[in-house]
Amino acid sequence: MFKKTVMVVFGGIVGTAIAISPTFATDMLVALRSSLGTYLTAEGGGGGEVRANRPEVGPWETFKLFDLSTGDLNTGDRICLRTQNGSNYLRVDRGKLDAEGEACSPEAMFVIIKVDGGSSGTRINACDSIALRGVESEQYISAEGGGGTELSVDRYHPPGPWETFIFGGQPNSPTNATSCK
Ligand SMILES: [Ca+2]
Repeated sequence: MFKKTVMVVFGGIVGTAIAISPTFATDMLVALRSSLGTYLTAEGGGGGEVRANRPEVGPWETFKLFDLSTGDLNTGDRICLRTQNGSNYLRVDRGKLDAEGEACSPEAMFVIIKVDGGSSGTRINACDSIALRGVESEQYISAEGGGGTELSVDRYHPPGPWETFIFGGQPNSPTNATSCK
């Protein structure tokens, strides 16, 4: 019992130390940039199609990320992404990504993975390369052609360029994504 208590205290100290460096809070606004340099957009702010064809980040290209796993945002965590209208979520529907989800339900849950980013539990920071795998389908979001058009969720293979997105944004500063290399 004593040993367990010590571990908890140690964990708290580590958490405090990590919090000093720039990171995401629990509620974070994010943008996702495709390998072609275009951003994901939920047309109309949600409730319809999702495309990867915008050159800049505005409200429709901004998503509120819900970290369903405790603590920092780490590779392997489950997340949901809510659109600008506040009521729709990105979701998988018959192999496509749309913004018609009405809740953070299984078809709208994704596992966020840091590409080339180490083992489970590695923290994800702004400008990291990430991939998103559907919790239900176990397939990756893919920007067809690397960006510029629609998004599929029908690949099982490890993330390649089409499945890799630059993860940008900090609380209340989604346009931070544009400053990523
Ligand atoms: Ca987490």
